[in-house]
Amino acid sequence: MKRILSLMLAAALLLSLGLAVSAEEPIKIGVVYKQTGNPFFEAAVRGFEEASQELGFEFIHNGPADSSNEGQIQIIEGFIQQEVDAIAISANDAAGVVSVLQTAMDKGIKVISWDSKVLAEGRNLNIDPSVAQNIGRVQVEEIAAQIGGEGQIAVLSAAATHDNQNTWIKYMKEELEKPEYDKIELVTVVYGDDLTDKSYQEMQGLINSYPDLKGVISPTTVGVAAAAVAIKDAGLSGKIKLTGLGLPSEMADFLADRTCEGMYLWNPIDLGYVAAYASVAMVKGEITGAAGESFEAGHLGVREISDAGDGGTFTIVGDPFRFTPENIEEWKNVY
Ligand code: RAM
Repeated sequence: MKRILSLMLAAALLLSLGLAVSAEEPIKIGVVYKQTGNPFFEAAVRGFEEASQELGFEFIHNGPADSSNEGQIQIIEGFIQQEVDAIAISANDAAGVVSVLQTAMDKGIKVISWDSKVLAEGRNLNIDPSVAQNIGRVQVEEIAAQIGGEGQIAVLSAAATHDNQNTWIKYMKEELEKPEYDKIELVTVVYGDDLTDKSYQEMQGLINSYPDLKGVISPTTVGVAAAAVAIKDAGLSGKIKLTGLGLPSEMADFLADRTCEGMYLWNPIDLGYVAAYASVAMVKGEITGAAGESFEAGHLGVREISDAGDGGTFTIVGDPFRFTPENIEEWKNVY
């Protein structure tokens, strides 16, 4: 009996030690973004860093150099092997990563998409930067105002597989259906794949193919910066108007010289920060990602989770902010 008791005590001690060890092990998050070398994602990583200092989790981050789906799959496989507790991903292909992320979820890893979503069956929650419809609408309003409400416009997007780009373009097209835009013609949507050189060439192609082109919307930080250079190099600053979603740090000079008179973006640091808080809340079991739940996102306050209408759920970070030649100085060193 004595022996059995001491064995039980030893087992209880081991168990409590084990629990103590696992309770002290920090949460580990694997962050995946579309590509390396894109300052937008570097800023988002700063948001994860900020949150990790407040919450004490560990994170590793990576993206493929070539913005490929295959590259993201390999990174996710590596994160699964490293036994991360959550994967937070901006996807190059919403459908392309579903299978590998389902493998991750089967192993108990929580999956949060942010910036560019994963299909509902491959995620627990999506973090959108802002209400997608507004992101589409404000860019149409901006270009319409810049071109005086009439003429040909084009869209220079990132990749055709990027869910965020496609959603925003869908809402731009819906906005353009309104009678006040009757005199504006969207002539084409071209794709620069979020590669600077390709985006520059696509902008040159637009200039050559559409001599009457009045304006361009580029809803990608890589695309809008490359488009600004191409417009300026062609001596067309002010003649072809430009707007889109740009990083103040990359676009400040083009706002100052009025190649771009106004553009939008949200705070990418906040986007990473909210994604980090959501990931930790999910790993801790405070939320499951179901509609109706909410979580505390540090200094940004409470975020409500809603039905995304695609079979999954989402929450948003904030509103798109308008950058102009007048306010760009305040922002160019922030992100
Ligand atoms: C690029 C990427 C990213 C997008 C921003 C606005 O950096 O395409 O996904 O959200 O632009």
